[in-house]
Amino acid sequence: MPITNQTLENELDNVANSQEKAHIRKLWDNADSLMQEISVNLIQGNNIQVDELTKQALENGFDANTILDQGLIAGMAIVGIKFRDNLIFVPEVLVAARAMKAGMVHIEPILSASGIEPIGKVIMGTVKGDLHDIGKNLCIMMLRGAGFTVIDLGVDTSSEEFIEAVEEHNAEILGMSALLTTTMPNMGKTISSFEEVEMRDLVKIMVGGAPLSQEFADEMGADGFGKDAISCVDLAKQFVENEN
Ligand code: B12
Repeated sequence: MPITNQTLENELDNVANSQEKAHIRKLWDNADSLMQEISVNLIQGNNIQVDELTKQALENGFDANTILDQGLIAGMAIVGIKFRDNLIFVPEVLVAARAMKAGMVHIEPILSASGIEPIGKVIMGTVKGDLHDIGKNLCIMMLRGAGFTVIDLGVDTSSEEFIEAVEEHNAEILGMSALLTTTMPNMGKTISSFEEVEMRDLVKIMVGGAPLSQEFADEMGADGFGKDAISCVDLAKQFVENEN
């Protein structure tokens, strides 16, 4: 099914990179018009509409993951590209992020409600100096949905806070998120801090965030890198399976 929403076609016209354009087009090509409408409203920062449309989509029987991928994340991808290309600025991104959160309020309980015995404990946080939390929160939702207990340290988290939380909760996994090239090195610093207090062997460390790569994760000595929330869950599962 082609994209039926003209506003989205216009948004795609603004995407200069042909690979990015093809990727997002593919998400919307297969999407119901309601998912497309969620994306449009997210891009425009209409939090009340995103709230209502997400609720409506769930009532209409759409799967929470479909709404997340084809509605909310696809819309956020356009916001990210426009921000990078200086077509919009921080205030617009904040308004779009608020709209994303308005939709996520309805998705989160569904993704988190697995009702199964906890399979492991994960500490998650965005590193020192970094305030981006949308991706981290998505990972947390998916981890909880997969049966993990997650302790969320929020944003701007210091090495000391990560260490204290692992110790206090006796967690076997630590996940760190960074979205800025300037804050990425704080992941490596945290790993070194774990070594300094002789706790590195007690915890598996996974890292993620848009600017990261497997190579960077290997260099800093992380146990795993996840490119999205699904690989975050896969990594966490691998860690607990290898432990048992
Ligand atoms: C939203 C946003 C903001 C919002 C954040 C709101 C919030 N509550 O998070 C606001 C407006 C506050 C903001 C501020 C800034 N931002 Co900003 N922001 C973005 C934007 C548009 C989207 C990020 C996002 O939410 N993506 C959607 C989520 C779903 O994706 P994600 O975060 O990558 O997460 C996924 C994966 O990476 C992975 N993952 C994430 N964490 C983890 C952790 C683990 C353990 C694992 C396994 C996986 C994993 O799974 C997630 C789900 O699939 C990006 C552009 C982009 N496309 O990335 C810029 C971007 C990250 N920001 C950028 C910049 C420069 C800034 C500012 C410095 C701007 C300024 N001049 O003030 C400030 C910095 C503030 C600070 N100290 O942190 C740059 C960074 C450039 C760079 N190379 O470092 C980017 C790339 C934009 C750009 N192209 O220029 N930003």
